[in-house]
Amino acid sequence: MPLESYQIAQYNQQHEVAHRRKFEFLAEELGSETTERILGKLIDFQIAIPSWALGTGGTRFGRFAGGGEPRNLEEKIADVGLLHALNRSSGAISLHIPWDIPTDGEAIKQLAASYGLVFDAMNSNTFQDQPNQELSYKFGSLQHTDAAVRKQAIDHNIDVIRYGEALGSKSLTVWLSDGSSFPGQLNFRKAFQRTLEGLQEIYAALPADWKIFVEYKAFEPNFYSTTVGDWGQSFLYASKLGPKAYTLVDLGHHLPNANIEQIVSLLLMEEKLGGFHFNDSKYGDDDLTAGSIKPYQLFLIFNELVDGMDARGMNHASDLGWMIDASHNVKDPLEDLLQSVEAIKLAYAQALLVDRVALEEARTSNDVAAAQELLQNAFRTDLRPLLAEARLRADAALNPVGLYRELSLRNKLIEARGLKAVATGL
Ligand code: RM4
Ligand code: MN
Ligand code: MN
Repeated sequence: MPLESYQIAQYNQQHEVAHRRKFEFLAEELGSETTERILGKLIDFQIAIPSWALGTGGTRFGRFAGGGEPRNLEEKIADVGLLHALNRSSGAISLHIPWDIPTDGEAIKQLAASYGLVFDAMNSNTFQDQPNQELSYKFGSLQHTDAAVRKQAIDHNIDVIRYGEALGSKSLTVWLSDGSSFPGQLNFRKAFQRTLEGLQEIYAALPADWKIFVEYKAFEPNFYSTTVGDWGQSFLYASKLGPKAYTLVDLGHHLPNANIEQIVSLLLMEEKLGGFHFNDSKYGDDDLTAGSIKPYQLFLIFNELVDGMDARGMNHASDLGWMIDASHNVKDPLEDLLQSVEAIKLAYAQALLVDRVALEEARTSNDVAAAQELLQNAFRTDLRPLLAEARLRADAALNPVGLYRELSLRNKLIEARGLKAVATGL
């Protein structure tokens, strides 16, 4: 690990006086009960890092690598370990198979544990053909007209579950690129039925304490129809599959201007929200840093999450799967991920600040202006000193990106791995 705990302590000491000033001012404003309540929740809240987003991402036009990328799963785990040491909020990693096959599950699990990491949802991949693969997914996987292709895709998902079991993971995320690119290409009902049957076989292979997340996406790589295209379709599959099946919401997978907070609210009401892929976008599946384009939307989503989870007495930290799904074309992937985690936790903290009793009163009396004030007051309160205080108490860095830069950690990674090291993934 290119970062030692004494370096974090030293850095925090240098910045503590400035931090205290800001934190104490805020704590006085909020009152000690609210301050401590939010701090406790922030310390517990962990967001899983995707193993496929530790290297530089690309578009179909090109890829501009930054150097020092993790060359194998062990190095990816080391990178997530580094993030977690810096912020104590990234204590889990989510693996994509076959990009990251854990050949020795026990050893990989132990390595992760040495960094304080656990394994979040496992991700299958039937959207690409692999070099040694017998049949092609060009025309879909679980929806395919050929039963042999469907079986190959089902078997792959079951393999992914087995890898996950060895690592202590408890969930499988299935994202299918299945769909069609031209009108007339696909029989929608038959494609749905075949996909459902495939998912049912995968569901039957789930261990008793596992969940399956059905992730939807409006378009791309198919551009006319998608077989799990929106939350309604995902909800339909999840409902037909049974109690271990849930919908997964990836923020970039909607048509423009979709009201994601309303989707989240209703899925929670129906006990069918399973997890999240955080990112931000201006157009489609842009996979940009969480909170970088629409921070108010992120806050409104968390506002519904907190409200809906509390209505069901759920544990914020453990009852849903919290993951980032992003791609970094122009930024250092590790800095980008630190920024995403910060933005997610900030939105969460702001949602925890909303006065829910007053909000319900405003709604009941149709006081629209008051309802807006309540939400925007929370959103416009600068809670960053609270996040910093949570990190300080958890032995993380007061400013993770600041320390990462001060210690030139990217250069250390380049020295160790080389400038041309390339990670598997997006
Ligand atoms: C998809 C989707 C999946 C992710 C792949 C790499 O667009 O978001 O969750 O695993 O990309
Ligand atoms: Mn996703
Ligand atoms: Mn995506």
